[in-house]
Amino acid sequence: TTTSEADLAARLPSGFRWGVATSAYQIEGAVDVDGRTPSIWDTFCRVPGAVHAGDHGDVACEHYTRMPADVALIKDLGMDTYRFSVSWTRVQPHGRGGVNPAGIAFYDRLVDELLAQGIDPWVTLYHWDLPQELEDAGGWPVRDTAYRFADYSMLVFDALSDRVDTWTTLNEPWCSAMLGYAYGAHAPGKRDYPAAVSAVHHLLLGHGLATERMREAAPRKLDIGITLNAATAYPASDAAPDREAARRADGMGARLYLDPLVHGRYPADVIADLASEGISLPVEDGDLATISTPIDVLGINYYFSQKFTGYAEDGSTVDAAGLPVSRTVPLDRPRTAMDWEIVPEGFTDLLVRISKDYPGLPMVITENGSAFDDEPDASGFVADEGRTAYFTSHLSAVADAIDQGADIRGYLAWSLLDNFEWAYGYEKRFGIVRVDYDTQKRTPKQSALYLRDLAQQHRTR
Ligand code: GBH
Repeated sequence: TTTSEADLAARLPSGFRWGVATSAYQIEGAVDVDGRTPSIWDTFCRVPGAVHAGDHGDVACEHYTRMPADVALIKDLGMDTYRFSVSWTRVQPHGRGGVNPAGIAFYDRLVDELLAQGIDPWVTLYHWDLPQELEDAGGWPVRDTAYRFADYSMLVFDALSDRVDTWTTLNEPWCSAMLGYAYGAHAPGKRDYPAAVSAVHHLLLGHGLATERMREAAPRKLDIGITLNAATAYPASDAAPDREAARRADGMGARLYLDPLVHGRYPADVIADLASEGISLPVEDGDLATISTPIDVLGINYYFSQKFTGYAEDGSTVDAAGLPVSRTVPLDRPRTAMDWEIVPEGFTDLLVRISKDYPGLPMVITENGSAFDDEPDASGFVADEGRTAYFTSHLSAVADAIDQGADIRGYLAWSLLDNFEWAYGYEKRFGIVRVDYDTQKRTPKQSALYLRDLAQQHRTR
């Protein structure tokens, strides 16, 4: 792997996009202005013990009022793309009905500001903030939510598609379904595995319905897609139980989404695993054709990979409930502040594997980044060596994947700003720009200057 900036820049193809990503609830604040109503995250943050230190997004980075300066910052960092998400309850406060003019106006201004600065806007329609009123009506486990999502998507699309070329329906449906409805770690905090599996199908259906309708209404050629979180699931050994554990992890984490999206069918092995637990996906006629409506770009969010074993500590291969054991074991790598191991080759392996199993689908890295707890100096500057090294090793991993035939069109760093890191609150900092939450002062970190230089080297190579 190469590490010098010039070498790395030279390995990435021409036209490669450079950018940064954020999401609405993590940065905007201003949760009760201009007609916005609560999303499931506003509610979840009030559940005692749900979020670190009782943190919430009421203020966050005050991006709602500081937006023009934040766009200027993106420009200063030499980024050509900004991926942001739209808050559903700003645009459609009750999760149904017509558009809220005061709510959509913010995104209208944001898009204009980006275009004025020569930055390409990339809209994510859903980054986890379901209207609370729709959760009260059953949330993603019920089919109607898919139709509500498609209707909401068209409100945003009708307002912005004259100026926005690139669209992502959902950010990481695995997180919405599993962290939200099975593991209780994210809003709405449910622990109901069958309901979570229903949520998977309805999220994918919502993606498909929205994609069909946006495609139909598109005023010109647009890039429409979805963003998945994925990783490489390595077996701890060649032993059958370890390989089986890795297969199951990959099935639930990646193929359950990629197969219906690209091939129009759910993976038979995953269906069988679920059936053995008495769980099924609520598929109706025509759903898979809708879900597999062609997309133009697949967004990949990568953070780390894991190794899986099918053996419990005592050596048994089934748990108390009679289900096969599947647990992670350390790869013995350095870790970030999230306690996530740093595994860049898992990124290469993932991208090469997707390009082989799902050919013909251009990919963009829609998120990649890391949290470290470096302290700022007196001026607010953070010399974030760990994050900078993470970017280098992971961009090298992307270049390795491209060398091996993967079609990767760009790289968006997570995240522009330190922000509300979901259940971890403000404690974990993923920003390439430091945010002082007392003063809201933004200070680019060393990693931001590194990415700026790298993008510049790449443009002029
Ligand atoms: C992204 O999610 C989000 O899109 C973004 O909003 C967030 O701020 C960013 O990451 C940083 O967290 O240990 O069982 O959860 C990434 C979520 C975390 C999902 C790692 C997969 C591994 C399996 N990913 N997780 S588990």
